Amino acid sequence: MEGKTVYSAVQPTGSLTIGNYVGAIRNWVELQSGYNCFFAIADLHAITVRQDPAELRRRTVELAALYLACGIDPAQCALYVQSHVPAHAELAWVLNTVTYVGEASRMTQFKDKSAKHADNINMGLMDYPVLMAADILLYRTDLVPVGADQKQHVELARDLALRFNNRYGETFTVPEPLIGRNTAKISSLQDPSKKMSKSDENPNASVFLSDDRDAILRKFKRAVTDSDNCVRASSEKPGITNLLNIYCAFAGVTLEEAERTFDGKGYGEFKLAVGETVADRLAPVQAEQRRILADKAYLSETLAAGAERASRAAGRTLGKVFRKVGFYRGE
Ligand code: ATP
Ligand code: LTN
Repeated sequence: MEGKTVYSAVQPTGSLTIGNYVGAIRNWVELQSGYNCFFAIADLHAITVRQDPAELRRRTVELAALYLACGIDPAQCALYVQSHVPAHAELAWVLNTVTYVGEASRMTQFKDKSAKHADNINMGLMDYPVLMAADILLYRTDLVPVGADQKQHVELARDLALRFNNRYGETFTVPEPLIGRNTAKISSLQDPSKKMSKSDENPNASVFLSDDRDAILRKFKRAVTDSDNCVRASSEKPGITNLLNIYCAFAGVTLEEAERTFDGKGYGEFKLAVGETVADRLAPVQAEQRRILADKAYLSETLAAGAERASRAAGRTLGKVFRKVGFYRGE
């Protein structure tokens, strides 16, 4: 096989935040020319928490348009909707039989989401990381670019690959997570000890890719910081450190450069500069997303072509798995 394979996905479960953007999607754009890339919209994962069906459908299309607006090029990679490729669910079933209930129930995200959705602790929620392992292993993925919160799931995918290979013979590539240094965890603007999340109840905690300029400026202005008014990163100043990380990611400068730029300047001026930088970078992405969303025929053709490309690759691995586990395939 030529070159290394990269796989990643995002769930169509809400408006994406700048955390999703710099922690995940933006890195994908850089990888697509050097690797064999598969980027999915994880709708099978999304229904592990309750979703409104019409809204899920709308968000799926919006996320596809956003991937394209961010610079994902469907000529270079397979861009598709997870449920369009049945092999994901089929491989997840097989992997379930090499996953221990104990290890699945120890996953941090399962515990967090069980606490948050106590009235709906369904089997799918516990099975979430097994389906994610199926996503990754189907394409013999080498690298999985994600934010730090997904590292434990990629490690489970590695464990399942090794376990399956030991039991049935060499089948899967053992994947590695690819996690950015300063963008792995963008924090909430209201509580820098928490990650910025799509589903935070406080609308001021997250900056959404769909926010307009006024909302972006207002959220950064209200961001929680300390009171010493000196723009420097340090572990005692998580709020300012987070804003500096965001500034660097959007302005394309290093931490030292940013600290020099804001040397002797106060927090008010700094927060305004962060807001303006983020708003300036998002405006063209938002305009492009609107343009693409207006062309529904292009979107559905692109996703159909992506699903076909993914199905071909996935079918090869699934066929091998079915043979290895002993499913009768005819003579
Ligand atoms: P939810 O809040 O609904 O759990 P989420 O914001 O965590 O959603 P996901 O769909 O779970 O979003 O994640 C999509 C991708 O974005 C993953 O690769 C994840 O690691 C990354 N990511 C999510 N939040 C952040 C963040 N605050 N900083 C950096 N990367 C992030
Ligand atoms: N669980 C991931 C989304 C996801 C994913 C994947 C990421 C589903 N399948 C495979 C990487 C590889 C999340 O970001 N919450």
